[in-house]
Amino acid sequence: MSLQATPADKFSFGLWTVGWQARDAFGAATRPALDPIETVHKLAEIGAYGVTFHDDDLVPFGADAATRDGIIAGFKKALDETGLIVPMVTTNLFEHPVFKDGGFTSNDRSVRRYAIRKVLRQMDLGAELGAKTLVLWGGREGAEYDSAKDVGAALDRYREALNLLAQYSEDQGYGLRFAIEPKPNEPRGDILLPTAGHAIAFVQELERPELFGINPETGHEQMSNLNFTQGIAQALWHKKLFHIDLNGQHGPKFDQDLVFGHGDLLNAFSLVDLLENGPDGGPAYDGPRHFDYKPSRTEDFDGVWESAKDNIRMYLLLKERAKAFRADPEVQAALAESKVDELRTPTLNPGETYTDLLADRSAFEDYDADAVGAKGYGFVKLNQLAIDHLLGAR
Ligand code: GLT
Ligand code: MN
Ligand code: MN
Repeated sequence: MSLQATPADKFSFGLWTVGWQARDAFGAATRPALDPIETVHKLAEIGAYGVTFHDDDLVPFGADAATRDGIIAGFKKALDETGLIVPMVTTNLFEHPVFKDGGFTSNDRSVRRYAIRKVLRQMDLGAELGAKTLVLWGGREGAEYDSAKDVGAALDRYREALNLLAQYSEDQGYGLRFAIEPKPNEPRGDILLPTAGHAIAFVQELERPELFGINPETGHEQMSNLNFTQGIAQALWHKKLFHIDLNGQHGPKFDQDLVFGHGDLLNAFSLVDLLENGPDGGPAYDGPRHFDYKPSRTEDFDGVWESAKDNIRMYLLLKERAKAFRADPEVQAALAESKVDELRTPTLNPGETYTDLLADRSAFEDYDADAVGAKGYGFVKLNQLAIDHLLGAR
């Protein structure tokens, strides 16, 4: 088993992840700032193929044009030296006090205009660096008080902004795809588009829905007590999984951003199994495996780079375990016993109508519901086999 990542694995990290200085609501930073150029080199060393960033992660907010140009030139040089690519960029519409009531959906119209301009500028830079995806995490798009936000109007303004971004990308020939990142709360009391399902529904209301998908994050869905693997399966079904943020979370509480698999390990196993092996026996997703974690506040820089590597290690370990699970003849027999494949057979025969179904006595009049109802599915046995593989007991 090789736990050495290669570019083909498509592992990527945000500058804001390893670069998090561990400032939280209760305490000061525990680590100094990381230089983005050093980060690019370190990420290449640990086997990542890509680096992502918010505009302000690379160029400090408010920097003058000459400073900005110098920083971008240095960053490009580091990309050339390492071969790292920039698959995705995103925009910081949450940190500066001007965004305290949101960016695209602030009650203040001047803030909304400023937010759009900030994103357009980051799209220019992203396109220049070859990015294919723009992530939109609307952490400040929300409210604490129901009477303070007209949600319908906020969604109108959200749509207005996203339609404009898509138009700009098409007119400039950037060909970007847009991925909305849901989160239920934090930093706002309640955030708009709180789950993958809300975001997928919203996307259908845009002028160019085909350009918009989602960037679900493990921990964000689990903060709502949702099953991440099931959410990803539905996003894939809608063809809306444009990007993914992998990390770890222990159920509904503050956003922990732990190393991938360091939260709900069983769900991480089924997720990697889905991404790599299913549902048709091959990879279901071919985009970046992007780790959006935060090295814990207790760690020094050695701990930062160790924990970054642990994300990759967890993914590769789970990938190997999921392959072994799928290859095991006993698992295949248990899957058959559980009729997992039978769900793929349409309920009606080709061309069959409800008239035919009504005429089929075996489907109702002669159907032995008691006998079928008495038979078990063997799902627990199947789950135990999965856990045996996960624990290396098979
Ligand atoms: C922020 C957030 C993440 C988002 C990032 C993209 S920034 O750290 O917690 O989940 O993916 O804007
Ligand atoms: Mn998070
Ligand atoms: Mn994220």
